[in-house]
Amino acid sequence: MSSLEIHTLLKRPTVWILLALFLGSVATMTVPMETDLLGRVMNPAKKLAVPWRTFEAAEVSSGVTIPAHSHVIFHLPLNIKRITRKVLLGRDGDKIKYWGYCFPEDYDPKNPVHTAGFPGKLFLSEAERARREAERLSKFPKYSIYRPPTAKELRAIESGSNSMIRHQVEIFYGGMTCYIMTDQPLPLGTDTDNDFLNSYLEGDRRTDPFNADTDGDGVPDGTEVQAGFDPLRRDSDNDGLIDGIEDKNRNGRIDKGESDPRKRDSDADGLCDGYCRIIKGGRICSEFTTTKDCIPGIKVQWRGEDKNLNGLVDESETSPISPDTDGDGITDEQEYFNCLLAKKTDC
Ligand SMILES: [Ca+2]
Ligand SMILES: [Ca+2]
Ligand SMILES: [Ca+2]
Ligand SMILES: [Ca+2]
Repeated sequence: MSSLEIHTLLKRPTVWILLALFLGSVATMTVPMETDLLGRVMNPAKKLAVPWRTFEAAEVSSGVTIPAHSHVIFHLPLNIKRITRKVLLGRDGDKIKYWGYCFPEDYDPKNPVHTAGFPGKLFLSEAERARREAERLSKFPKYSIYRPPTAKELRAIESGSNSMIRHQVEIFYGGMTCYIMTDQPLPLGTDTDNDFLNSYLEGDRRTDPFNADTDGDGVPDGTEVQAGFDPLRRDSDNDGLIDGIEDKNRNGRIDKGESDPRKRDSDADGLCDGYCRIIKGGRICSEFTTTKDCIPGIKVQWRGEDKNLNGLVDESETSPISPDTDGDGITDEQEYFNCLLAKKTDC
């Protein structure tokens, strides 16, 4: 059929009616009246407004981003033994509001038990729990000695919830199928190497998904990311001490007796935590520094508190977490300069 013939054909009203009927039937076929996961009849227009997305087990293995404001179903790979909600969904639940539920293994949409309320166990991010809690509390006016809660209000308060929404799932297992809705994109992935960083985030941070400690400094990849250390550098802050020596118990927190892997000079006394090359102007010139005045052969001074980099305050060393190690009122840096002035050699 030539374009001229199509043109002539389209001038006939009957053709337009037939075309409209055909398109109408196609539209009805693609947008059938359906029930949602809770068994409610869905409004087709509403359904199209919020997109649906399914992630297969293989996609979850390599890591994916759950889009915001979408209905998302994901299947957990069978080889997962157990994974916490926090690791599976990227440990930002205190900032991101998300909620969802996992279907029971024997889920049957025709079974009335499964369509009453939610068809599975619920999980809510910390931020979502806080939001719902605030909402719940705001439903009741402030109580006082003059207006104690009614019996009904008291029951709702005591049950911890006046609805069926309650956090139930904290540990996920292989083979689970879950639904989730989030208000911000969420990294979803497995954690093969058990370093608390899921496969999506390992890709994002360029760490090795099959090595729990990519940079070999003793601190697991996920702990480093959570704490703001660099998971690809043994010595995140270039002070000579590797992260696992500074964070002695390797838990990502600066506990008593530990220097900070993110600060070159934890006690701010002018001397770096470990042992550093100092160039003109007192700047630290480390193996990672690439400024033009920090080149091999340039005159440097070596200075620092833990000169043998073993994490201990040995004889002739000062403490990286005390600005005045010996408590004589003279700061550690001034002691260093006094030592130089006295022409000693082990400063
Ligand atoms: Ca890893
Ligand atoms: Ca590490
Ligand atoms: Ca360091
Ligand atoms: Ca210091």
